[in-house]
Amino acid sequence: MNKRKPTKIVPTLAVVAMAIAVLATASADARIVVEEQFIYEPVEANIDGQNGGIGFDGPWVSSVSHGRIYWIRSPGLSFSTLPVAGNALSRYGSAGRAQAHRLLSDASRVSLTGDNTTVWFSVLFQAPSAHRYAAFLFGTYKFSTQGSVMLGDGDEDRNPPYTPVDGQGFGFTLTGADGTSDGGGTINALAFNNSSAPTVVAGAFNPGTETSLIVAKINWKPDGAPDELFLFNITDLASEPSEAAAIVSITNLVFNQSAFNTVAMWDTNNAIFDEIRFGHTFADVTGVLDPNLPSVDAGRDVITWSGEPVTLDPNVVIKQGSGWTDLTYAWSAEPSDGVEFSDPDAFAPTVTIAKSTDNPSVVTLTLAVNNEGRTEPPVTDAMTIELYDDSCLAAKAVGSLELDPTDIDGNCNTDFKDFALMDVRWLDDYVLIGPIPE
Ligand SMILES: [Ca+2]
Ligand SMILES: [Ca+2]
Ligand SMILES: [Ca+2]
Repeated sequence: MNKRKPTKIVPTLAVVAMAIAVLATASADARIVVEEQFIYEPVEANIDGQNGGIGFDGPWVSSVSHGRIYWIRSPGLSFSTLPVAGNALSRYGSAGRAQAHRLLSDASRVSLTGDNTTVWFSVLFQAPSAHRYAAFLFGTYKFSTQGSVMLGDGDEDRNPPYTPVDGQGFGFTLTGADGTSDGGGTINALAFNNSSAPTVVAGAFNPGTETSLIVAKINWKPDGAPDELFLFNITDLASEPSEAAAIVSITNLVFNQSAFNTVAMWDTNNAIFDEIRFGHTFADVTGVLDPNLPSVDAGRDVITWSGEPVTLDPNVVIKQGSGWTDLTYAWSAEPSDGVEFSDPDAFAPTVTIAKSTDNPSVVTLTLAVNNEGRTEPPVTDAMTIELYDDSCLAAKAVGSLELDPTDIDGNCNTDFKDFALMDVRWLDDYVLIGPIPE
């Protein structure tokens, strides 16, 4: 049998196994439950169908009035050292009334609505026009397109006063307390309390046409006790505001917040919304790192093939003095069909994945790290496994391997089958034997 030249790299199974790791991609901040930075293009296109961000279930859906769409606005808003990216959401022109909304994932809804928990959201906001009405809501339903009340599908052409469809929600608006007046420009607290008519409480802060970081703190009280909404105009990212520093609050309404699954906006004009974040602490929604959190790296992305076990290789570093002593681990997969962990609660389990029909199929594995008994969301990081049908296809996908020209049938091995193929053509002569007209 012929000897191979030593410089050639033959893609045997062992070599493929050694070549499977590629650089891991950066993952989003794990402590944020919901994040929308509007990393969308093209600029000035309708927002409908855009489906990025974290913690949502489904894309943006908006309405059009007098040809005025909710669109992708560039540049995005920025404020101090708040992490920003991409563009923003606004509306072309000022005619009519329109709404935009997006549904939260069920996991986000559950994470953000527990009794006896505190949740926060933050929004970069700017109302560049003289007439300012816009509204932002975390609740059970989108806005009507005719006013800052929640109406069911098919009710969008009604004028005030509105026929109610029961809804609940907390948020803010520049609309006046009667729900229809030209807003005075202050950031007002907004609530829907099983009624169509909004509860609007006038606030003390008028942002004018400047960009503001509006932050809300919501205390979900035990069932039957009034829940609490506090709104803040944040000027210092480094210090969590006290409830007494709120620009406006609503603390006398009882909600069943468990159905809050919608982030909704409404406008007659062209206010700008950007960098929407929901989380469990002020630091989470303002991008200020909690120095106590461990660093979590799920490991490098991997290329492999169907059914081949992969031993995961995460890295978790505890900060000294942080009080994190009894770590818990939880691995999850998306999609999860065909994924088998040796132990999903182990630090570094082995995972075996039966590939789907996608080519390649990519499975995202997320490692969630928490401390025993800690109630805040875990610190998470994700890595991906890219799967091919077999080790040969995986070897070709790695791309760094020089495929051997003697592997005539391209199955990643040179053997007698290749020799047989060559033998069929042995001493064949392909030279021209005379001129050929073109
Ligand atoms: Ca942005
Ligand atoms: Ca409640
Ligand atoms: Ca071969």
